[in-house]
Amino acid sequence: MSMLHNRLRNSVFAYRDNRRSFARRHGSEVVSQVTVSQMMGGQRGVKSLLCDVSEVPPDKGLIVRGIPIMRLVDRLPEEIFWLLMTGELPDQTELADLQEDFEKRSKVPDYAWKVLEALPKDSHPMAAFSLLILALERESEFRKQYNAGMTRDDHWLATLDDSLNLIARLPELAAGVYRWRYDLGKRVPRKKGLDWAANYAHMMGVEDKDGGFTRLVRLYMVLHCDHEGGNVSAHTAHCVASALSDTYYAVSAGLNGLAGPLHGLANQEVLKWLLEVLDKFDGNPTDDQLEQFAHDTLNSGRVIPGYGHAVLRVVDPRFTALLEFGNKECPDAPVFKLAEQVFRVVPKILQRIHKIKDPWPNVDSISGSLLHQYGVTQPRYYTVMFGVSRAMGIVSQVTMSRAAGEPIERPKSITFQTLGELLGERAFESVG
Ligand code: NMX
Ligand code: MLT
Repeated sequence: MSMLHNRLRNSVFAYRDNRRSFARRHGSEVVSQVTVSQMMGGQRGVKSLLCDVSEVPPDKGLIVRGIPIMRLVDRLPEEIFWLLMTGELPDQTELADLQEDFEKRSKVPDYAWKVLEALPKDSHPMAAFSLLILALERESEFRKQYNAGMTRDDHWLATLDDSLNLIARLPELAAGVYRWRYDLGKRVPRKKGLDWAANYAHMMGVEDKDGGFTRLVRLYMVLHCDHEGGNVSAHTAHCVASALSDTYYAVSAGLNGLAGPLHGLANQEVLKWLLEVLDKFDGNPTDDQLEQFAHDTLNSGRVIPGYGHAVLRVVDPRFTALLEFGNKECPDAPVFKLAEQVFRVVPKILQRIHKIKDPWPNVDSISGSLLHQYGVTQPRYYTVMFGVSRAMGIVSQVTMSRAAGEPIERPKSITFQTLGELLGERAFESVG
C-alpha cells in the first residue's frame, strides 16, 4: 500500500458519509434553475455538477483545492497530483513515495506499441493517444475486481489503482506517439531517477541543452492539470465513469472531447494561425497588419483560436504563467513574440463584438508558441501534451466520484415539441 492509498483510506468514508448526510438535510433545496437559453446554449452557467478537486471562478481562474494556480507554478506535477487527490501538498516523504510508486507502475505492455504501429501514419496524434489508452483497458483492476464481486466500498480503491497505473504510463505512451508519428527513430527508454515530467521530456527526445524544455514541460503539466468539472473532457469522463466504466474508458472518452478545436485542440489551431501570420507577412507583422488579419479571420466565419472562454471573464492565469515563463526564458523567440503581440491587439477587437463574452486569452493562445521555440514544431501533437496533464484531473475527479458512491448520471431530455407545449406554444416543425 502506498502512502497515497493510506492517506485516502483514512478520509474516503467520512467524505462519502458527509455528502450523504448533506443530501438528506438539503436534498430538496434549489441551487440552480434552467432557462430555455441555457437548455439551448450548452447549459452555460447551470450549476448541476459537484467537483471538489478544483474550481474556476470567472474572475479568478483555476484554483486547485483552494490554491490559485499561480501559486503552484514552481511545483512538480506529482505534487499537483497529490494535491488533486488529497487536498494538500505532499511533504518530501510523500512525494518520494508517490514518485517511487509511479516508477514501479510505469512499464507499458508491448501490445500497446503493436496497436500504435498498426495505425496509418497520418492518423491524428490525439486519436492514436486515446486509442492507446483504450487498448490498455485490458489492464483494468477495477473491471477485474468488479467481475470478481468487489463490494461498492472498494470501488474507489480499484479506481485509484487504475488511475495510478495509467498516470504512471502516460508520459511513455505520449512520447511514443510523438516519436512514431513524426518518424523520429526508436522510442527513447525512460531514465530512472528523473521526475515524471522530466522523463516525459526526455522520452520525447527533444534536444534540451540548458534544461529549458524540461522546465517548460513541468510547468505545462502543472497548468493543464484540471479545470473544474464542467469542461467537456472532465464532464464526459465523469459521465462515462458514472456507468462504472473503468478509468481507461473514462479517460479515453474525455480526451476524445479534448480533441475538439473549441476545447484542447485550440492549442494546435493557435499555432497554425500564428504560423499563417508569420508566413503571410514574411515575419512578425505590424499591429495594423495583425489587426487586419484578425478581422479577416472573423469575417471568414472562423473564431480567433485561443481567445474566449465559457466560464472565465479575465485573462486566464494559465496564460499569464506561460507569458512570464516566455519572458524569462525566450523573450525574443519570434512565435512567442507574436503570441504576445496578439495579446496586445486582439482583445480590443473582440471587445467590440458584443456577443463575445470573454475577449481575453485562454491557456491555448500561448502554450504552442513556447513548445515551438523548444523544437516541438508539430502543432498536431500539442493536444496530446494537454491530455497527459489533464488526465491527472480527470482521474482525481473520477476517484472522488467513486469515493462518494455517486450514482449513474442520467439527466432527462425532452423534445422541442414538449418544450413548446410546456411554454404554451403549439406549432412546431420538426427536422426531416
Ligand atoms: N473568436 C470569434 N468568435 C468568438 C470567440 C472567438 N475567440 N469566442 C466566442 N466567440 C463567439 C462564439 O462563437 C459565439 O458566436 P455565435 O453566437 O455566433 O455562435 C459568441 O461569440 C458567443 O460565445 P461566448 O458565449 O462568448 O463563448 P462560448 O461560451 O459559447 O464558447 C469558446 C467558449 C471557448 C468555445 C469560444 O470562446 C471559442 O470558440 N474560442 C476559440 C476557441 C478556443 O480558444 N477554445 C479553447 C478553450 C480553452 N480550452 O483549453 O479548452
Ligand atoms: C479547460 O482547461 O478545460 C478549458 O479552459 C475549457 C473549460 O474550462 O471549459
